[in-house]
Amino acid sequence: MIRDPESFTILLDTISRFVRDTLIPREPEVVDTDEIPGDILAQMRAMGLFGLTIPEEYGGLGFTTEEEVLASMALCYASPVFRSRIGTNTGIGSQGIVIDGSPEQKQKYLPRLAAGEITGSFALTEPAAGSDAGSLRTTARRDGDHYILSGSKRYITNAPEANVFTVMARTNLQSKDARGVSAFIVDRDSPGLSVGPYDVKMGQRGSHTADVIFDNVKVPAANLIGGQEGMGFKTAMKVLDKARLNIAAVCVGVAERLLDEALNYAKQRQQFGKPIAEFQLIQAMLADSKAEVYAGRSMVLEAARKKDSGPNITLEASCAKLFCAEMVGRVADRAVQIHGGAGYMQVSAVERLYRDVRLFRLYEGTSQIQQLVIAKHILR
Ligand code: COS
Repeated sequence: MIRDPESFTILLDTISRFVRDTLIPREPEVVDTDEIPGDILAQMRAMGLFGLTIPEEYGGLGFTTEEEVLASMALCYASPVFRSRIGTNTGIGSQGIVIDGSPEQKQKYLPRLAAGEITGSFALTEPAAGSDAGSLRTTARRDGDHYILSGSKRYITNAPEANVFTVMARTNLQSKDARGVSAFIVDRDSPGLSVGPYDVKMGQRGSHTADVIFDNVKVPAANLIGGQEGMGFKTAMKVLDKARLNIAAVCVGVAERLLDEALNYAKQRQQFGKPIAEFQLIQAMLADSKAEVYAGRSMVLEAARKKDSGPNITLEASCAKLFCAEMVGRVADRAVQIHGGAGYMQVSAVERLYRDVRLFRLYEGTSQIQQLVIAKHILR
């Protein structure tokens, strides 16, 4: 649902201009420094990008799901690491509070997350709990009006930047599955909480992940999300439903960029006396990519509109995440193929994006996890 088409079109145009005039030209700098420059972060704050999905009453733009996916597609025409920097505030690092938080928790954290004054992060994955998220081992032991958290989290996006974490931890120490898990809001400056060095990754330079270690971290009981133990896994899954659809939108945005890079190259690169775009074998690759990008875009928009009309979209979010993450991998591969040797060189955008998009088949649920979720729903 688009609430006010006229002002939304203006906003999308503003994002697209920002992408073309500011973000794309600065991509090499982000790769060289492994950081998003401070002036770009300031512009993203000023544009309200950190608060796109946070309700208006807490200072965000209160985007509907359709508005959110359209904004993500537009933003991810630039390197996906720019979106990743705001993505934990608009997605997994805030939505646990938005969906299941108490009014006090919302009031305390959401306005600053929306303004980009603080960065949120989502700590679910552990060294021994990836796809089997319900088996996590971080514990939260009740001690008076506090909980004591112990354990460690792995590959946590924006952990080095984070001021506040949504942490899934086991409150029922007898249980070994999802039912014993609760979700907590944990401030970065809590004594005993430390963040490891940046992980060295295949791609996505400029977006950071790291371990987060909890060594007897004291967290007020008031920071239990939902106010009830044992609900944390469900909160995490609800957050991931929304996040998976958004990652599908991210994949569409990057795929549109990759297709344009391939089209532009094919039109200007001459071989055998003419632009390679005139050869049918090149045209076939371009056409397959166009059809797949269009399919992904249609799928994401359809699922987003369904979500805005009320029903649960666990199934549709997994379908979109599965299709779009695999789709952008194929589009990236063809873009490199069309560029030939030039696409294998580190100076080319397609080489970098090829590595960046490999992540989408892995995080926020691997393609195989999406297949399991889809199969479970259709076999019910
Ligand atoms: N929304 C709300 N509740 C949900 C849900 C959803 N999308 N998915 C599951 N639940 C609920 C179930 O209904 C169940 O509740 P009951 O115990 O009341 O029946 C509970 O959560 C446990 O669900 P389930 O039995 O399906 O859990 P499993 O341990 O089998 O795990 C998978 C299911 C594998 C799908 C889940 O662990 C998963 O998504 N893993 C991937 C994790 C991931 O994406 N990690 C990426 C890192 S986070 S960026």
